[in-house]
Amino acid sequence: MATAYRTCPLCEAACGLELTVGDGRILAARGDREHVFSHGFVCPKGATFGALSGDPDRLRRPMIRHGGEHREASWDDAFQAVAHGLSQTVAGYGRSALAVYLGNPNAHTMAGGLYVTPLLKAAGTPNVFSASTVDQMPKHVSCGYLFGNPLTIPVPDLDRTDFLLILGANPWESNGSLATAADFPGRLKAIQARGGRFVVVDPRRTRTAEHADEHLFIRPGADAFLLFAMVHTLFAEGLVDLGHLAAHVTGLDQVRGLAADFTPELAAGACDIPAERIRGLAREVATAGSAAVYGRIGTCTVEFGTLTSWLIDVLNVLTGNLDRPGGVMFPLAAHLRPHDRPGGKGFRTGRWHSRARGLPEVKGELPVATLADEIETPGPGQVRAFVTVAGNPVLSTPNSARLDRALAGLDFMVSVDPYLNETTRHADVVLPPMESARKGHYDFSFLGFAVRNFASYSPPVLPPDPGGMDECDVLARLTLILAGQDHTDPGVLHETLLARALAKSGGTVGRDEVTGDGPAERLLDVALRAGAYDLTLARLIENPHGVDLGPLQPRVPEVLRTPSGTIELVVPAIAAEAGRLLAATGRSRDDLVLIGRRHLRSNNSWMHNVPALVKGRDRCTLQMHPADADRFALADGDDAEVTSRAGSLTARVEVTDRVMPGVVSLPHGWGHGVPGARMTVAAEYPGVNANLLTDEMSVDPLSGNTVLNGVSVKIAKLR
Ligand SMILES: Nc1nc2c(c(=O)[nH]1)N[C@H]1C(S)=C(S)[C@@H](COP(=O)(O)OP(=O)(O)OC[C@H]3O[C@@H](n4cnc5c(=O)[nH]c(N)nc54)[C@H](O)[C@@H]3O)O[C@H]1N2
Ligand SMILES: Nc1nc2c(c(=O)[nH]1)N[C@H]1C(S)=C(S)[C@@H](COP(=O)(O)OP(=O)(O)OC[C@H]3O[C@@H](n4cnc5c(=O)[nH]c(N)nc54)[C@H](O)[C@@H]3O)O[C@H]1N2
Ligand code: SF4
Ligand SMILES: [Mo]
Repeated sequence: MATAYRTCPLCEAACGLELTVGDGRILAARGDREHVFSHGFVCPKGATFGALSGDPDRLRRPMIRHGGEHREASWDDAFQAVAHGLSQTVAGYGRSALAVYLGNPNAHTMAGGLYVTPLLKAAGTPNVFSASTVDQMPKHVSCGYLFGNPLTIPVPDLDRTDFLLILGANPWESNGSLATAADFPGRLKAIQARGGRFVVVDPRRTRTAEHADEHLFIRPGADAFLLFAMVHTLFAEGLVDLGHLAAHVTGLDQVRGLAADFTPELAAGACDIPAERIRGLAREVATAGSAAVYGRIGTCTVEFGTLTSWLIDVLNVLTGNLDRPGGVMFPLAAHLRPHDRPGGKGFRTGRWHSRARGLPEVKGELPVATLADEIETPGPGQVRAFVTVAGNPVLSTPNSARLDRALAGLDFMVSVDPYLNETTRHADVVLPPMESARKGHYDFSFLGFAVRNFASYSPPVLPPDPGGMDECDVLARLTLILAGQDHTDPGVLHETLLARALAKSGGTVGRDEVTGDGPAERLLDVALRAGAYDLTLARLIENPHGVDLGPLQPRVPEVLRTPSGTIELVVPAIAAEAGRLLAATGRSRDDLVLIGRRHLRSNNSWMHNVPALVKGRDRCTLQMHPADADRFALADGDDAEVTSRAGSLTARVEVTDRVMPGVVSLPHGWGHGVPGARMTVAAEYPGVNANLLTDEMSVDPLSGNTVLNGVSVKIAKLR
């Protein structure tokens, strides 16, 4: 038996794991007490890393579909079939007949961080979709406008803040998102222990809310009113103080103008938080020694998602809390370099539009809410072939019954995925990468969102499976196929990417000094050598518990990529959204709206095959306030029929005052046990798919993000 250390790749928290390895498998996983960032923290998901790795349902060889059935095939046959299927579509209908969907775990693999961009380039299609448009796209857009780069997203400086306002996030269970903070709960408790406070705004009394100093219920979708009224209060009470940002901000008067109509009284009517409390919150953010406003899923997946995300950082700016210790700050990952000076091209959307609905491109992709339209709508450019990498859109994206039907009508589909699930069952070919334990790991995405700068690399903990394939090789071969090249040797692409990375380093890194056992490792080594801290792969390998790079440092103005080199507070698109919000004040209210929820032992749709994570009480229940249960004559344990514009489903009712009246909550990621999938344990705990109810026609206009929270529904008792 041996001990190995490994970053957990399962969520954004990036905890260090200590693994016991023997017999060619992982026998146990616990928190790595010496890890520089997580200090021994582990959650129930991380503790199942071994079970997940050894899951008997995990595909280890490619699958080719014959009629309705998938059969194991050799890698060569599988890639031949992919080359044939994709080239037929491209030859017959052009590249726009291809679509690609990228799922969430791409952010959790080195292959995803390094090989997806070349793959998209080779695909050459406008029809790129990802989980980002059912998640954080509004934040990319608001930060793109404010700071000039959609990836320049400030994170709450959790370990130093005196006051944290959390909207629409439940880090006690999600472990945080767009804020990499292993042991988020511990860091929240530490705020209180040092005399600070944190307040949660959420239509559900979550576990985070339970631990907060204060929890405020809010009407789903109404955060923009609350936040605008807080901005209004700052101006009205002379609390705007840009502090150290004064020389770096433009558009202040425009913000004042936009906020003028959003009085706390107006907002109170829309969001159900009393006007005096709204004023109080604004004063607290403004007067705390340091304060951070942080929002996540509940502020993004709503009708005014971009405006809400924008308002969050506007509050941070107006109170001088952006880019200062204890406020919100910009991390600097080890594989990146700071810029020499502020200013850049800035950010814009709409470089192309979707064919069927004319929705604007954002960050190189189109809203996944319109994927089914693109497959179903006839005419030039109709999508006929589909590539998914690490995604399960049939459970994760809106009106999934429609998408499920659309996928069945494709000419060809290939999925890079370790499971035959609700989505990949439609694939003609499934290419399963080797499991996490057999790949190296470095968090290209999340180290850029870490609340303290650190770096860690984990080498593979198990030897390669002789009949398996590394995900970099899988993606490289797929890329070569898409580029119309010989695809038998992925090394051709690995070498091209390495040469490009060396060139990008501007000659600071020489080919002969680069080390690394695999192609991803070599690219990482180049990036680290060229990066901000002059690290090397070897140095990270010598430090299996990670290398601490210190607390976050101020980065304004260097980090700003707007044309003016300042924080550009107001662009016309944002001003127009503010007008649309004001006009929404008079709308009549929905009688009942649906929101989601996450559970500590779930991870979106794909970890329900691990027995330890699904056993126990059914978690896929429809939570409903007692007053609503009375209204619909429903009792705890009854089955209710829930209907929306998009579809309907039957769910088990759980009566609880954790949700506010007028709001029901159903988790997403369930709805297993469909024919053709092969996830034995998940099929025993199927649950229902919440995205049968979410509406693909309902998007935040600036980002194309789907409205997943605040969906109007009707309820009836099932007889
Ligand atoms: N109603 C509602 N819907 C939601 C949400 C919500 O809050 N409410 N949340 C949304 C959010 S935030 C997200 S991120 C999306 C997630 O949407 P998706 O990314 O589409 O879905 P996941 O459930 O994360 O599925 C991940 C897929 O990746 C595969 N996989 C796992 N590990 C690997 C790997 O190492 N390599 C490869 N190639 N594949 C791998 C899994 O088998 C699975 O098929 O769901 C969204 N959908
Ligand atoms: N255990 C677990 N952890 C996860 C995941 C998981 O599935 N399970 N998924 C991972 C992923 S991909 C992501 S993106 C993150 C998400 O991380 P979080 O955003 O922290 O997770 P959620 O639990 O979706 O929290 C969203 C909260 O918003 C609330 N909400 C809904 N509508 C509104 C609204 O209109 N206004 C306000 N103020 N609140 C609202 C919901 O009640 C919910 O509590 O979690 C990650 N971590
Ligand atoms: S919190 Fe996230 S990173 Fe940490 S052990 Fe759990 S799943 Fe893994
Ligand atoms: Mo997500």
